[in-house]
Amino acid sequence: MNRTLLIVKPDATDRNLIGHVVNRLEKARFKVVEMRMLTLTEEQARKFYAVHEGKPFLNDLVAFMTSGRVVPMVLEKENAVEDLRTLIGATNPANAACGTIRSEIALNIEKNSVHASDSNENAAIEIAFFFE
Ligand code: 3AN
Repeated sequence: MNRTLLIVKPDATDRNLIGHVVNRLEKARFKVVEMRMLTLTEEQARKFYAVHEGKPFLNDLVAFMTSGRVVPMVLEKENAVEDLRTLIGATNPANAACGTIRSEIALNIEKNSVHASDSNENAAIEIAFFFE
């Protein structure tokens, strides 16, 4: 078994889509093993997105991620990191494969409804960020 982190982002919590996302995850055989709800501070959001330091979209991304509630959760499954990236689809919903969570509910490349860790190494860092 392998673990990864998913965050339901403010655009999705605002549209009452938390349950919808959890349902998609559970139907795809992910087990939710930790979950919480919070509103990120600017400092927390900057720390979480430190890899994007210097990118032109960082300030807008931080403003968006602190604009409402987020729901981080730890998911367990075999091959969790890769399978979750497949299930959520491409960063830009316009490019997300049919049937993926982002193709279904994301609004645009910024308000893209969910975050998922992109490697086992980042999954461990991101899980520790919210749950340790
Ligand atoms: P992903 O969330 O698919 O791993 P990353 O890590 O490249 O994508 O980007 C993190 C977040 O930054 C994205 N979820 C999105 O909200 C935002 N983002 C990435 N690229 C852009 C961009 N070109 N314009 C605006 N926002 C972006």
